[in-house]
Amino acid sequence: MADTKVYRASTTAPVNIAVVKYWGKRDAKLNLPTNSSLSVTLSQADLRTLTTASCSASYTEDDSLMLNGELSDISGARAQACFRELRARRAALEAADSALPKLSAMPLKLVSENNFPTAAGLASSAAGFAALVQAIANLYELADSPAQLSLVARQGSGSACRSLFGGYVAWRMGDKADGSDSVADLVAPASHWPNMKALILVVSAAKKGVSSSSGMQQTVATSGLFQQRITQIVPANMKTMEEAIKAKDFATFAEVTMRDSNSFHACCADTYPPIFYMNDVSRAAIRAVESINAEAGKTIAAYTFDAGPNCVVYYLQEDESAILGAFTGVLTGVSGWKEGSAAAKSSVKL
Ligand code: 2P0
Repeated sequence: MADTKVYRASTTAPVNIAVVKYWGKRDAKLNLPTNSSLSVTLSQADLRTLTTASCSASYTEDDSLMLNGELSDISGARAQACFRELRARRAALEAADSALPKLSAMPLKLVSENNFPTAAGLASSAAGFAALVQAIANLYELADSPAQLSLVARQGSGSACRSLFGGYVAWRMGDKADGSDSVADLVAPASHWPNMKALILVVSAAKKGVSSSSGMQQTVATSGLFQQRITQIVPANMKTMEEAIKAKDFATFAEVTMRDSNSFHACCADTYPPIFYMNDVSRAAIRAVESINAEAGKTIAAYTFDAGPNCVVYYLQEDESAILGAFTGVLTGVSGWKEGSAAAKSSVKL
């Protein structure tokens, strides 16, 4: 009798926010970066993607993805590369054991939901591709480690390779042409530094003007500063950041985080024509962090900005009241800051 069973597996994946930023590809097809990067994983209680993958010989349509209730286009080369890689790994298992059901030949149905507004401009592609890859890997009962799956997720979206772990995660750029050494690894689990927290200041929920993929390639092609960033600044920041995380040295962690964000946005401004992701409210948030640190007489807060105006502030639990109080005081009255709105301010436990 034909196998009409529906096979199903679910998983969640977290959002990560880089403290040493990925910006630039040396191979756009394989999503190979021009530099290593390092991120902090946010708590799944606050921000995560939940994905269910199923497959069945009874499914009559092609592979499909429902994202937050809407059919999503998965015909692009990046999603297709993930499906192809995962199917090949499943097919290898099936070839070795003829008793296994032939899942690799069945259409896939993916249903994915974020527990945060996708429109909030937060990094959703990282959690999205990580959850997609992990859910299919679970469905196919692959024995691959998170590092091995990071090779697949990377091809969906570069930053996604850092969302297959919790805690502090490095993406090693590698130097092989086939990308087999461009892989993520765990620098430290979240439990290593449990009092680390993040505050997300949603400055704008609007979709960004220049996508990361095209923005970074414009930077690679036109920015002189960028050459210094990838050859000197990032290698030094990676080293110092890893040491700071291992030593739980917040002041150094914070300084490298802020300097690396500044360096990334300076390269964006040095792109021709220039790319501006931060706005006046973003800059007000930087000034607020500076005054918090000046008032404290030491560095207790670190800002960082991705390819958009929203600010993420890292701080330690013991400094929470100083941080939250100061932000309320400084940002009230700044045009664009939506005090009291749930989406505008959320404190995230890591
Ligand atoms: C990062 N960003 O390290 C940096 C900081 C944005 C600024 O990773 O083209 O969406 O899918 O590989 O991963 C955004 O880039 O780009 C990003 P693709 P991705 O988090």
